[in-house]
Amino acid sequence: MAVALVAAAAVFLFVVSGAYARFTDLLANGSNNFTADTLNSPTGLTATGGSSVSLGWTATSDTYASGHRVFRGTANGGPYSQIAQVTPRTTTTYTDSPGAGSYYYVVRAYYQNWESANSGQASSGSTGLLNCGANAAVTTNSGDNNGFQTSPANACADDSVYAEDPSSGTGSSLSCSSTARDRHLFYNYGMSIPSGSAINGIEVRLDAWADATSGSPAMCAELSWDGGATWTAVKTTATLGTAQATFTLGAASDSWGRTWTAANDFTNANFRLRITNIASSTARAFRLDWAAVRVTYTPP
Ligand SMILES: [Ca+2]
Ligand SMILES: [Ca+2]
Repeated sequence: MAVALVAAAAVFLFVVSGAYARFTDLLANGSNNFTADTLNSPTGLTATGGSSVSLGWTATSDTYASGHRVFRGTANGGPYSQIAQVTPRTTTTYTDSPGAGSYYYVVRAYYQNWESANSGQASSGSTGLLNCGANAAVTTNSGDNNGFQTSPANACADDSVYAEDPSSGTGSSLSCSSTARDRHLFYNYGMSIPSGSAINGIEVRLDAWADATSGSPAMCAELSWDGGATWTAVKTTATLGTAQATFTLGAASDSWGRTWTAANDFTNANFRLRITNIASSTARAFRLDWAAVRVTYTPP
């Protein structure tokens, strides 16, 4: 009897509120007493980044909530500005594409003109795709020992001019560690990553091609955090085509097999990208329009 009465009253309240857009003090609707309830915050906010930031959270426990609002700031602890309103309440994801920089997020539940307190904060950062500022051929144990000898600095911008390594290598090899193949360093990426950030992933973007596909030409990439003394494991492009194409090695969540230190490993003095041009031929010309690097991190 009591249960039926409450259910009937709840329906009545809904109708009245819909018709008059207001609530009365007369009814406690279970745990959601509209005049006294605190709209609970969403919880468990996470942000995973890269060129876009994927946000996820646990919905407010107040089932009458209409949805959630997403806020973003550029400083730890805010202030934040609203960037999205997500409905219904059970939708608990949002994808943001804020560009390069460090970003701090919170979400709030809302119902009509009520809004909850902030959820816990989550953060995400990306350097964006960066140009190199310097380059140098590797001049020992590296094929012709002259790397991309034709206009190598052209690989430091995404434009219409490119670096070239013609007739590359002193021997045929598809091994990235071969001493018969030409190598080149790219560096001075001018990275700005807040000290104390957790490094989540590194992407190397190579806009590259070759004069022919005979000999299966490809490019190998390795990274150094100590000025070229030590290198990560190697990653290799697919076979290059004869038209420029973009090859992305690594990912926003791929740290190349090591734990990086934000404060030291990405300085111009320390960070290096090394490209090795491989083919089962010494006749291939390797062309590289852009050797860009992007680091994805979680700022402190
Ligand atoms: Ca060369
Ligand atoms: Ca270029």
